[in-house]
Amino acid sequence: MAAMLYKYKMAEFGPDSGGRVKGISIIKPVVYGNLARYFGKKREEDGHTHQWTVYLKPFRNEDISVYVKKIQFKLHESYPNPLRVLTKPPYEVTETGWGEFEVVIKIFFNDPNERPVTLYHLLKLFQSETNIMLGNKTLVAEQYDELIFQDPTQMMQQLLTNTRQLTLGSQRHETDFEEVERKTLNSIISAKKKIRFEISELNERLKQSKEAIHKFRDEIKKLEEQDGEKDDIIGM
Ligand code: SLL
Repeated sequence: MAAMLYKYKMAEFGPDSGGRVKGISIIKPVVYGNLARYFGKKREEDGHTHQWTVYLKPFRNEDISVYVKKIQFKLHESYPNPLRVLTKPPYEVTETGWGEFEVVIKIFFNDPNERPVTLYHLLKLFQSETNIMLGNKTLVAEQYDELIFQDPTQMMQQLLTNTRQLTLGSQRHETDFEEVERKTLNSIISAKKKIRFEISELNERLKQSKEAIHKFRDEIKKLEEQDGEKDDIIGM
């Protein structure tokens, strides 16, 4: 049993593990999330209120099926066959329903040495008041993320660097991610300024407290000396 375990470990991490390319990492930006649209009323027969689509797509236009073997979308148990598997783009599931739940998105790669990546998405159906007032009919709840391949095998490196465009033109997104980046950067910069200001204020207070401590120490010392002199006079 022990020998078998050792052999297994050797196969997985040893020199035969598929020749990992050390010291390189390849980053693949992706966007995942869901769209949802309200029917306008509750459907009589099943109580469903929305149609939604949950998806994962590359941030840039490329055919990720070159390195992605399949993507599993695990839905709420209230759906028939909740484990939906897609082996080619578009990697998306469209359904109707009445409730929000967490979708588990698991990405498997063409190289079996590459561990699957699991992402979690809270399927969103219900619009915020402001969105409704703005007249946005379709809700978008998506986010940017990055798949990072650290020390990929030679096979995986080949697959990751040889992707081709899926369609003509660039990949379009519901969200203006450049704007999100700008806004995020701005809020980081202003948070940094605020923190810097708070630090300098606290440093100033610390300085004043230290000065007060020194003053009190000096006074204590002076009083102790006077006390000592008195004792000398009394002769104790
Ligand atoms: C909730 N915790 O209570 C969630 C569960 C389940 C969503 C949401 C029905 C699908 C069907 C559906 O929309 N399920 O009937 O096929 O909000």
